[in-house]
Amino acid sequence: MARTVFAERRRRFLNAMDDGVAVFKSWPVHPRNGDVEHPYRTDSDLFLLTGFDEPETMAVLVKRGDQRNYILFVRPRDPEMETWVGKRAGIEGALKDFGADEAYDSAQFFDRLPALLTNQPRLYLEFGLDTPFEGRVSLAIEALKGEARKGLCGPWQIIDPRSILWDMRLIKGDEDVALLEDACAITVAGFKAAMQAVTPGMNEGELAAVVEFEFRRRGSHRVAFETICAAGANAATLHYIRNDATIADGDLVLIDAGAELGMMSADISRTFPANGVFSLLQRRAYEWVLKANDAAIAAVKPGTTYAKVHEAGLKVLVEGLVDLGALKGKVKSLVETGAYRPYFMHRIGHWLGADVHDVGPYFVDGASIPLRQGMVITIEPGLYFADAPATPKELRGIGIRIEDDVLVTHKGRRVLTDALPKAVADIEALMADRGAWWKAVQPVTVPVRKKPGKKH
Ligand SMILES: [Mn+2]
Repeated sequence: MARTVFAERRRRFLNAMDDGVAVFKSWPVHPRNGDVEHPYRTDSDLFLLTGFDEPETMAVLVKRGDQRNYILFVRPRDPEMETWVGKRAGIEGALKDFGADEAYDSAQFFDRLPALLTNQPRLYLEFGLDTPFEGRVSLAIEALKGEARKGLCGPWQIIDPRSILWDMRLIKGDEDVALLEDACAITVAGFKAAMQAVTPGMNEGELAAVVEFEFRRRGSHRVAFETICAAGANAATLHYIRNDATIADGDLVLIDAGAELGMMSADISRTFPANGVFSLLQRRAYEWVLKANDAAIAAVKPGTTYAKVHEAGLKVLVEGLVDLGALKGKVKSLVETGAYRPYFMHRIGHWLGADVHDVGPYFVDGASIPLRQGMVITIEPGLYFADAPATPKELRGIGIRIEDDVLVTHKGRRVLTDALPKAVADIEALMADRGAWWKAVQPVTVPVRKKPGKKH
């Protein structure tokens, strides 16, 4: 992504903050065992302001009147370490390629912090994330207050910068939307492959691997979250990630997966029959969920609220539960009493962006916030009939979720995932070619965008 995008975000953040110093920090590397680490992903807030994705990084933004300063603390170049684990930008790269006004070795951060904080009115620091780090920052502030007779003072106020940044992140810019479109296109390819690769007797894990195989070879280097591939009753576990059961003939298969691209996440769910054809009852249940998906998507537009979108989907789901015989009574009172909760226990969706469950408020002062152009929300109604005594017998083992990613536009909405079939006839048509994927698979290694582009 162009460097100017990150510079523009820093400019917007600096404009929104009051005079003071803002510090953003990368996540630590998480050891797995021995010399092995869990795959590293830096903090989304830090990345969105810097484009810098290495560990042991601190970004400092300083604002004093008209003066602005952008300082990066990074791991220095280290030929020996780089031989083992790969290239680093280093201090030179932080200045040259990432637009920092000043850059230092991250080991110097606490040596330089007192000077950065001296006589600054306030510090912006995300707290509650790395308490040892926050503790050291607090001690540096306290030490400065002890220098009052020399005319020195540290900031009196500490403000969480997420109060600014998360509002910014809620509204996606053109470059965010472009990345999301690509992440969705890659994810759609993964789902189509799964629908054309599945066959009864296969293991859920193998099918999940087909999805992720398509993600990888189409330029996504990691999943936005652990792939959920759940056959039959496993689909009633919302975040089922064991993916180790055999897919039986007659099962519905629920896949919920997303490719991450350039630190932006897609998130799609589809449910389809393992053998390519819905049974009559599966189809009936499925079409209620699809109707709820359509109703909630149709409700997405600027000015409406998250709560109204949820209600639009929920009402249809409850109608479905009555029709399917899972609930008895009037839809309105079933909604009010929450009687549907054994079968639909989550909200209609969530903000989507750099994080799959993206940041940003849903309610302000207790009121559901209105949707605005540039927000991206998932719409993911579901019905889950666990294999449990309380579930009507014939419905047991049916779990359905249909999830799309929806951009709020000037006048309405754009479904970023509409290239992926969800009508029964369209799914069955795609699956008529079942098994074709295995024969047709050829190397692609073609990124969605012609040029992968520099990531900063
Ligand atoms: Mn989701």
